[in-house]
Amino acid sequence: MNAATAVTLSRRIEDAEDVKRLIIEKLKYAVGKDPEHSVRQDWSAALILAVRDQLVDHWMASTRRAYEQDQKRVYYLSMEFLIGRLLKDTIINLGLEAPVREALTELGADYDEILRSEPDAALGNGGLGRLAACFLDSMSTLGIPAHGYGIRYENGLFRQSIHDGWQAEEPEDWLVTGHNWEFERPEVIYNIPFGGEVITTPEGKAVWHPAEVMLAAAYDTPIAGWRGRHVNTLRLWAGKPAKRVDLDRFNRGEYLSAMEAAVRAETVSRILYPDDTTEEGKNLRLRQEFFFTSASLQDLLRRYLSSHDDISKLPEKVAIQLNDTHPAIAVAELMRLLVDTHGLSMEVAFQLTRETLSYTNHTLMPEALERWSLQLFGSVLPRHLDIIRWIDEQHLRTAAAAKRTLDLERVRIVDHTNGQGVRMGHLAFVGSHRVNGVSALHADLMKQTVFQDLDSLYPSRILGVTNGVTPRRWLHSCNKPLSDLLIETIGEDWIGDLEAIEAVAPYAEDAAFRERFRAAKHENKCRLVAEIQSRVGIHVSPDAMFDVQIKRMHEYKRQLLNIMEAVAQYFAIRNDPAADWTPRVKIFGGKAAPGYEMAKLIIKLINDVARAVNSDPVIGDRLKIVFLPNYNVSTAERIIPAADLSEQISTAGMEASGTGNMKLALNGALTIGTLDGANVEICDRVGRENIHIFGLTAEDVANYRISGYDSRAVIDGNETLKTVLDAIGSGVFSPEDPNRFRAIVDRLSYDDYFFVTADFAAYLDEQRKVDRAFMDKEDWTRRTILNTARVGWFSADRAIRDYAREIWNVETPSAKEINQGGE
Ligand code: Z2T
Repeated sequence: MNAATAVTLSRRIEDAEDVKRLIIEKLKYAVGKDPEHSVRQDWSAALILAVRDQLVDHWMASTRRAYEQDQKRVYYLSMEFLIGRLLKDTIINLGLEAPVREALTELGADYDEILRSEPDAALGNGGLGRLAACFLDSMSTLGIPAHGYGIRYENGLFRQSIHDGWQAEEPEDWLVTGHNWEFERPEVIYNIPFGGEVITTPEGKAVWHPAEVMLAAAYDTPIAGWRGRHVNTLRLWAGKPAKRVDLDRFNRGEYLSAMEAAVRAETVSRILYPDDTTEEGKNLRLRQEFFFTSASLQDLLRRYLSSHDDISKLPEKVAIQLNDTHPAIAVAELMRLLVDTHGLSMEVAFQLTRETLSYTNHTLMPEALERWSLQLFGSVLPRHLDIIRWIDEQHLRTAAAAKRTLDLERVRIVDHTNGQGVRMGHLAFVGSHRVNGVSALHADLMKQTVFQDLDSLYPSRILGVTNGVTPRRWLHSCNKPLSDLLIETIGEDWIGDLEAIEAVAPYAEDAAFRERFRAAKHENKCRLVAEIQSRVGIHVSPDAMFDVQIKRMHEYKRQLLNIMEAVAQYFAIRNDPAADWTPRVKIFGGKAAPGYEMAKLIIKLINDVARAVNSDPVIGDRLKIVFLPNYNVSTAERIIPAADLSEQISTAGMEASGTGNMKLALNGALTIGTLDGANVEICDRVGRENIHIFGLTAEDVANYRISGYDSRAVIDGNETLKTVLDAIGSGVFSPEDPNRFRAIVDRLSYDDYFFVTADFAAYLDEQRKVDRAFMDKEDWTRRTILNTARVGWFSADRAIRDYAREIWNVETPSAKEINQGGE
């Protein structure tokens, strides 16, 4: 220990007095503001800096422990981390909520208002990015030495606004107010080469001469888990130019072109591509992927080599998880670094690469499988193309030697048929020792469909690791009324060990408990009622059923089916207003990719139907439709606790897992859903009688795709469906533009790829059963309690234990050790 580390410094918070002192100190000496003249932004910055201080000692201790005990490290490479706000969850994880609240009140500031002023870091599109964020929380909770590696996008996912029912997009400037959680690491900088050519020396060594070299600069955010004992790092890379201005050009008066290289370098981390599941074969996207993957691999190799001298032991000390194919270039880049920089043979490098890497697949949709044209790939990453061709040769030899008859063209990484291109899914598969799907059904379908041939060549490489969600954010922190009730009833073990929530199951039979469970839900609903009123000006009743569909707008998720059911219900109520209707509020939230015209049209349809229904005096509280704009992590945290019904109605076989389904069930909503993704496993756990399943199975859908499906006949045979489509198609909801929704109706009539018409009748039937079930208050509450009690397995902690055991080969403490504390 040197003299500097021997100095004892403490800014530890024990009570409200400490909080006050530290906040004032931050306000003055870090933010530079007189408390007298501080605005909300300043208080927020000061509080974040004060809380961040609390993480530092644990952070450094965690790093030191990993180093001293030479622990195996996990690196989670993800193009997206949808972290949302950090302040509230960090305060709660550290157990500091009471003193912080008290201190701020005494300082005359509003705690809740300060929490709301933190920008929502939307560095992701949806489920994939949020999963990465939940996994960071769990890896810290379980004390796994881990780094998340990603991109520090200046602009995260666009902000959505609704104008006259249409989606409009504005850039999300989350960094303008400063990201107070992060530490800039100016000394951690790597060269990232692009383009140029590969020249083979007389000795036969390949040397890459890139056309251009830019820099990746590190920014670190500490991530604490439950109880804050272990703190991991989220390291995000920003693009920087090798030189900021070209002085020669500048002096010649060419001011703009003097900055050109700088602008190009910074562009790589400027903006998150807003396409959920579909890929665009764009040059910038490929550069983004290589940029962050290369920086991350260089960084982790440097860290490994700083305390190990035998590079051949890399897989014993390092596990790298590829979150989808976005970082799949890691296969070739790790080989390049091992061969070109560290002098290993291709054979040895490939073996180490495969033992170190593993790959998570998140979708089977063909349009999502990344593929780069050889032309583009070769021009940006010529050396990698050579390496991939080498891997492909090895792989082809394995395939040719296999007994099975295989179409060799189909298993190649480099597609030589008409399409031509590098198949990134194949590359990730061949370069990994484990490949996982994100639910049991999804892993099965991987083996039966896209990865069938590869599975036969490399049997037992594919496994399923069902997704999970962090119970800290998605119950304890976002749903205080329910969390308090649970803690009072069964203690707080469930926060660090969600399967312990099962202990609440017997209380489903206790009428007094049911009353309190309902009261908690009611409180959350009242809060959402106020938000709906203030944001979209619609009055809804907290006694109505809150029927929620919140997720990215996508045809396969079938928001269209949901709004068609609303139209059917609207007509039914109009026909017989006096009947005994179960009052409902249908709540939608979700963004459409800016170029996805059909998804944007469906948003408009929802809003047009909402306008008609909400203003119809005959309907009243029996049906209300709300589209909440700009759905993001923070709005999810307010909607989910208030939901009664969770819509998980994707075309069977298309939703890889879903994670909103888990969050909603955990918060006491019943699911109406298809047997898709993790719904299947949710059904198994909550019990068939406590979930509303309807519609085609994945097998049915696969059969129809072969035999053909005639939606016209189905429409003609269903009077309600016909009426609904005629109304939508003839402009009943868009009298100012009667043909507005013609494209939707045509699509369903002639090419119903997502089987909306096929599932329509079954969906309506099930919704009417939901109506009746909701009327029986006691039984409904009983079933919702059983949902909360029985979904503990869907904790991200369980998912991370599965990865640790079956993929990474790292130790994790038992749940008991987590709850008892200790290091
Ligand atoms: C995404 O959020 C998901 C899959 C993707 O495939 C891309 C994105 Cl941005 C490339 C989702 C799945 O649709 C969802 O079913 C799953 O729960 C989630 O990833 C996490 O695995």
